[in-house]
Amino acid sequence: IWKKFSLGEFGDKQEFQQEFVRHVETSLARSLYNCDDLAAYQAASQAVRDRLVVAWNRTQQKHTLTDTKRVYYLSLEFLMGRALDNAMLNTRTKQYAREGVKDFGFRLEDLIEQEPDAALGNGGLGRLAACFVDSLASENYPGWGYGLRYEYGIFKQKIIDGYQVEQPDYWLTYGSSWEIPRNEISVDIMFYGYVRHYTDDEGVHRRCWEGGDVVRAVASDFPVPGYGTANVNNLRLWSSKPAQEFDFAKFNAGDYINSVSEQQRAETISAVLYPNDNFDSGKELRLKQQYLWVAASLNDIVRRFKKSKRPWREFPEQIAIQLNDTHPTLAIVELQRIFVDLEQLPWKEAWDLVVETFGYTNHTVLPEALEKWPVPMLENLLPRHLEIIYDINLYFLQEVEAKFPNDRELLSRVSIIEESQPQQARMAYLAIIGSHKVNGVAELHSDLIKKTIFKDFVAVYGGDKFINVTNGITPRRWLHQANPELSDLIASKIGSGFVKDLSELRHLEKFADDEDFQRQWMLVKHKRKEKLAALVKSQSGVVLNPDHLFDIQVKRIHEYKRQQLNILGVIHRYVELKQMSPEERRKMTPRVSLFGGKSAPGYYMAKTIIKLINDVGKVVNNDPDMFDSLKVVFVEDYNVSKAEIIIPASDISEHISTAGTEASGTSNMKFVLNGGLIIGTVDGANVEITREIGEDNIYLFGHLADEVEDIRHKHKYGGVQVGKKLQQVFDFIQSGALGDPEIYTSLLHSIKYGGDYYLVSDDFDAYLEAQHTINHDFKDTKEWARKSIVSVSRMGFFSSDRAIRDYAEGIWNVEPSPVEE
Ligand code: 26V
Repeated sequence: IWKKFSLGEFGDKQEFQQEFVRHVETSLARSLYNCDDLAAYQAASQAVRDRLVVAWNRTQQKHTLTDTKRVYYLSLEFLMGRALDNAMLNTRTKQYAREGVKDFGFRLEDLIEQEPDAALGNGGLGRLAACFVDSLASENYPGWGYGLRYEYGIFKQKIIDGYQVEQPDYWLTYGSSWEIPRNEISVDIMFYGYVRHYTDDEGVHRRCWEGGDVVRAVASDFPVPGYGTANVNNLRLWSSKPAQEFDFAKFNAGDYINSVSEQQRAETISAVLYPNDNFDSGKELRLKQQYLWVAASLNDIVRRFKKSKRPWREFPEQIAIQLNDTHPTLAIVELQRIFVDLEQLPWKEAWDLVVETFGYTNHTVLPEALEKWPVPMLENLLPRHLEIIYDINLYFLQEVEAKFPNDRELLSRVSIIEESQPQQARMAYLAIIGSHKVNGVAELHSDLIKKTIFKDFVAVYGGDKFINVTNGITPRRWLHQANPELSDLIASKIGSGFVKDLSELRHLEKFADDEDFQRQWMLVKHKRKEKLAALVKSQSGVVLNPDHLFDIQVKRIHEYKRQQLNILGVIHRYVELKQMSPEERRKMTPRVSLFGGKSAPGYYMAKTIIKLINDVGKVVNNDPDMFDSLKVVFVEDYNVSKAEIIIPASDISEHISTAGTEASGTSNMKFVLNGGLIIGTVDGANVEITREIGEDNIYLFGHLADEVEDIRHKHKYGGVQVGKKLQQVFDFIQSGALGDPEIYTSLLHSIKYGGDYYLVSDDFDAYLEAQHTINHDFKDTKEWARKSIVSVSRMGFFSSDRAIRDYAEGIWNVEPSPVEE
């Protein structure tokens, strides 16, 4: 079924084995008799990597020779996960590799498991960037990712006594097989210093940034193979290094120890990923990360452009830069600085080029996540950039004043500088002003930003600047790789084209009523539930029955995502089941509630929710009455590779954010693509998923986004009405049945007396109602299978290939540029 493509792939098993053995003996300096799974993983991945590097080179050469427009995706996070399986599938070498290592006594699956996740991201935003670079390569766009090479990715989560404990994630212990160090590509980045004023030869007054600390940014490249194409794109990640190994003055004075301290300080810049998701903490080190990465990337981009010897006015015809949220917004200022201060272009000419080059994607409306930098911090660290920001702001406010004369209120509302104590630079506003397109990530979200946080800018610019590009996911990793069983079953009916063109899934719909196919479909689901059960068993000892309904919520833990609603619902069910006779209980749909996700280390409420889930699990899983009815599990350290096991195993997954708070969500797409149904609110991409798969195939509940504001207002002035069922749950918790109720007081109070900002009380009964319907529907296996098949067949729209084509046409104006095979 799986047609062969050439990406310099191995001709046969023997060829793979030759390369494998060569790497064992030379790169690893070992022998086949002294080769464990880890060494075998390293040899296999280096064999595959060699092929990628050849294709990578050909791709880059081709793009340089043809001088085509390139796209640069600037993201502080790339949540790539493991690379080997993906690389083997994309290069069509997996079969040879499997047979090849088997002869030497290895199971390929065991080798794949040796690879640590490249976990350089928090959640949805970082994983989206990873899906996008996959699609850029697969769709043959000349597109690079630029990011930071953190030495420590997102922390590893341990659960100790029900609490989250963070441990460092040093993912480079054995190096990375996929990394191509580029020590020769380095850029010296300046911090602090002062602005020098001078008059040039033509008598023009000019300004220039001088002095200050210098830190070196050094490049590492990670090849990104496309699927079914010879295109291999590049992900370039920067590390910070000292510009000088030693402080020679100190060294000569005999102070050896202190001479090394500058080195250590420089290296801390790229050392660790900030573990906040949807929360801005305003730390100076984070600002340093942002500038080092942005300045190094722009230097690289401008250097490449200069090699083409084109005039500056062609810059935006050759280059598109996408800002993944506001984190790289300083790129706008840096490019203007390069044009005006270094290349001496007139301000207006430079600024038009800048705006034409950049696009900005907004990923959240949560006020606490919108980045602001204190003006004094900017002034100290990046004095010239602050001046340029002031000038950008001045020209912008003049434009606004011309359009809406005498509206002082409007001017202060849209000013980049917020008049607070201290003043703050609002990075989202700067990103809007410096980009030609601004997009949200799902229809509802894109509408919402126009009506709320960016309303004034719609008035200033008109609606055309603000567009929607609905998120997507790569079908390679999230179906073909994660769920080969389902991928093979689908391919047996409609061929394998859907991996590259997901819309081909529509041909599956005609088999939705085929009972034999339904049985095979549910068999795959069952197998995948067994696989998840094995993982849970090995990690926590809890035994799950794969015949039970698997209800899964895995994502970052956040009040707005409402894991508390889920677990309070579970407690309600437990109390209900406890009150029944064994006969009555047997008639109920048996369930497994599975949770996973990390909390930001300093997020007290999220940590309390984790503790509550674990405490419920302890009571329920040890209650013999519940043996055949209910299990509650928290999977430790949820990450990309665990997602690949968890997502294919769901019957139902939960996407239950307070309406209007989840910009898109992308795991909702992954779950449905793997044949799971959804319980969800009318929020983010759930809206479009419903439109595509049909209302009958999704369990929606809860208040709508446009009701939320009024309800919050009512809570504030009229108090919160906790209904009978929710009150029962509160009473149960407060009875001490789960342990010391003090632990949960703040959580329960935030609902009952704290204004219930996330509308848990308002949506609780509707949530239980939707779960009730699910319990009923799950009993009709054929109908359930039909819904599942129909849903999958209608998911073509949610491929990140489609999303990338939307960006290419609507924002970047770039064409595919395939490399001949
Ligand atoms: C903001 C900050 C502020 C500074 C500290 C670290 C940090 C990290 C992330 C963010 C922005 C978070 C925005 C975000 O992750 N949004 C998610 O984006 C997904 C992809 O578009 C989307 O599916 C999710 O709904 C949305 O929450």
